[in-house]
Amino acid sequence: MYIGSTSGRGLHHLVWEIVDNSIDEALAGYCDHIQIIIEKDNSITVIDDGRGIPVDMHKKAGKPALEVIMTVLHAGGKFDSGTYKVSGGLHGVGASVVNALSERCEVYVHRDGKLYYQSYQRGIPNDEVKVIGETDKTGTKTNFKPDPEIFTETEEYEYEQLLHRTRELAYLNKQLKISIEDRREEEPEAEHFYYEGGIAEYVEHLNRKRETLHEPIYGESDIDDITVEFAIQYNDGFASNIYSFTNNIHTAEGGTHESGFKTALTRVINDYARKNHLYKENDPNLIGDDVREGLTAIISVKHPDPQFEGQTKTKLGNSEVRTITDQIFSDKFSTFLIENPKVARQIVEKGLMASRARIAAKKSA
Ligand code: 28F
Repeated sequence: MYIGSTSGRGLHHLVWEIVDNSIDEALAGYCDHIQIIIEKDNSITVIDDGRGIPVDMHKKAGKPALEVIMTVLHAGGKFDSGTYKVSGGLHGVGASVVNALSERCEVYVHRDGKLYYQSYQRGIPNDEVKVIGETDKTGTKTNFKPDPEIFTETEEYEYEQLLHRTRELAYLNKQLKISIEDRREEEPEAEHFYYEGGIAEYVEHLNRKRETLHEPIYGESDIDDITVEFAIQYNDGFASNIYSFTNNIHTAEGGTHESGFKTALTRVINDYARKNHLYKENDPNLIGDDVREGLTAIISVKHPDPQFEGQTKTKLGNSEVRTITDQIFSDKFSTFLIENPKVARQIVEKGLMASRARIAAKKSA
């Protein structure tokens, strides 16, 4: 778990550490609405309707699981219950760091018909976990105020920045409703994001100003606990926009998921074109740049133990992901081409135009 700086970036990162725990609960299938509230005092409230953080006594620690999750700084990695860090946060690992970096924090847990509560100052409990009421729902509500002695640069949250990431998380986690509300405004108005189609709607959003060749091609599959999701849509332009994510983190430097996808894209289009005699005999195969012209694509991988590499730790290194992504994408994409010969021809034609332009440019250079 890495908060990084104690600047504005670190301040905003605190929010995502807490939200990630709600996302984990959604990925586990128990939560379908997450609320993010910027309070008047620039503290943050996050609410989910998951199962609620467990409160049973943690045998080794001799304390309720809730207190352990909120106060014991984990080295990250595998948690004793065997749950892995998946969505970018481990159930509770980030929470203890956010708590330590907050001048105050309080957690309400709705679970087993009871409302549990504990509050903290700079990560230290003010009292033990208490039952403060009854409830007929389940879920967790956390409010934290970042410590101004640590976040000296700014205490102000930027709504636009939180809004952009909230929308992106809703695209990346289909059928999850995420709301955000800025109570520092005179008339606070919550914004709600919910995308039935997830990243298929994300590529349509990215192509909203363009003519497109077809409906988004979407696929999702999982192999060995690794989920690979993709959505692609060609437009009438020349730019290639490929965005890849690992556990909702934007892997800006790419990695094995992106390279597996790119290899499969080129191979499947060439195989289809050859098999359907769309190339003249001595036409050379299309290359990656040719088939990526006008392509908008999102690859989103969920991995239990991602290895991030590169300058900014945003390159996925897990080698097994390359073949898994290639396999899942090529299977679904080749089926799409066979079932949609008109669109397939358009995609091949577009690639042929790009390759002829490329070869001509090389000749005249
Ligand atoms: C507003 C922030 O932190 N939500 C969370 C859960 C639910 C479970 C959980 C969290 C215990 C030991 C991992 C409940 N029931 N929102 C949140 N919701 N953590 S954090 O469990 C932590 C586990 O290992 C949960 C059954 N299993 C898990």
